[in-house]
Amino acid sequence: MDEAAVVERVKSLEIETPSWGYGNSGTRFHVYPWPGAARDVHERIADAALVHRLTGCCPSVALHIPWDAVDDYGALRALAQEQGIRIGAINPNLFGDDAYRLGSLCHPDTGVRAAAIRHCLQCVEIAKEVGSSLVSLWLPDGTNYPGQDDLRARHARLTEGLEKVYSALPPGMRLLVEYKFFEPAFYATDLPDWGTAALVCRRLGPQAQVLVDTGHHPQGTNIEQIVAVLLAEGLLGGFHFNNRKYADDDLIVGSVDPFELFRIMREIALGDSAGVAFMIDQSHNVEGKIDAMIQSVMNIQTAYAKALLVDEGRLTEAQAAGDVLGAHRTLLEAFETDVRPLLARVRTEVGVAPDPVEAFRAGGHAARLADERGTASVESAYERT
Ligand code: RM4
Ligand code: MN
Ligand code: MN
Repeated sequence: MDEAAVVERVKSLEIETPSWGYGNSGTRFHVYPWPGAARDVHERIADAALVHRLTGCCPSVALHIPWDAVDDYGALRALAQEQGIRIGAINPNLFGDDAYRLGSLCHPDTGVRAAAIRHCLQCVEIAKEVGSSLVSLWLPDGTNYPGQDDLRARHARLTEGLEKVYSALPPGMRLLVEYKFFEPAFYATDLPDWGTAALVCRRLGPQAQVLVDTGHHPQGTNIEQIVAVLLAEGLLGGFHFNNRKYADDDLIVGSVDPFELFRIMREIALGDSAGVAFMIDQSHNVEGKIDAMIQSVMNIQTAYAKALLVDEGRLTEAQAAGDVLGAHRTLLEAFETDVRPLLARVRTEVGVAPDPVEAFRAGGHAARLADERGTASVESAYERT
C-alpha cells in the first residue's frame, strides 16, 4: 500500500476511550490519588473530549454503569455532544454488588440471576437513551473450588440469561461478549476464553459478537490468531486494548509488547474490520491519566500504520514459495519502519498537533486540571478487577 493510502486508512481509525481510565485507580494494595484526575462522569467525559481534541481520532467514550450512572441520560448525551464527542459502549457492572458473591448471570439463586438480567436490560435502555449501539458485557462469574457448583448448570444459566438480554436488543444494537480466563474467580470462569464466547454468540445470533480484551489471556496465547479466526467467522465485535506482563495488568497498550500489538493490527489491516469497535480498557495507577490515554492512542495508530505498510506482494510470493524467512523478514521490515513522519502527516491533515502527548504536556492542561479539581480522596477511587 502506498503512503497516501496508508494515511487515509489511519485517518479512518476511530478509537474509543473508557470513562474509567480517567479516574483514580489502584491495586488491591493502594490507590495513589492523581492531582486533577476526573472525579465524576462529567469530568470523565470532559477528559475524553480533551483526548479527542488532541488526537482527532477518539470521538466516543465508553461508560460503566453504575460508576457513570446519572438520572438524566438525555442530558449526558447532550453534554458529550456539546464537547464534540458521543457516548459509546455501555458496560454493565455485574461485579460491584454484595449479592454477586457466587456470580451474576450464573448465580445458583434465581433471584440474583433475575437482578443481574434486570441490570443488563437497564443498560440496553441506557444505550438507547444515549444513542449508543453497543452494550459491552464482561462477567466476573466463576467458582473458586472444584465442586463448588455444577459447571454445566452454570453454562445453562449463562446462556439462558444472555438470551433474555439478547432478545431485548433493538435492531442495530450489538451485544459484545468479553471473556477472561481467571480473576476474580480462580478455579473456573464461566466465560473463560474466545471459544466459549464464540459459541455463546453463535447461539444468540448475529447481534452478539466477541470482544477481545488483550489482557485476558494466559501467557503466550497467540492473540492475533484469535483475531484472525474471529474476523474470518464474522464474530469479532471489538477490542479492549491494554497491555500486560503478568496478568490482567491494564497497562498502556503497546507499552510492554509493541510487536504483539503490531501483529494484532496486521490481522485488522488484512480483514474486513468495518464493524469492529476499537476500545481502550486501561487503568492508570501511577501515571497521569490523560497523558497515558493519549500515549495509548498513539501506540495503536503506530502499530496500525506499520501493519498497513507490509509489502503484501512480496509476502504472498514468499509464502507461496515456502520462503519461511523471506516472509518473516517482510513482516519485520514493516514493523521496523519509522512511521513517525507518516503519522505526523495524518495528524496535520486532521488538524491536530503532530505529537499529541507533547501538545498535552505543553498545553498546561495537567496544571489547569489539578488546580480546578484538586487531589481527590482515595474513597472516590475505583476498585478494579
Ligand atoms: C475487567 C474487564 C472489563 C472491565 C472491568 C472493570 O477485567 O476487562 O472489561 O470493565 O475489568
Ligand atoms: Mn476489558
Ligand atoms: Mn480486564
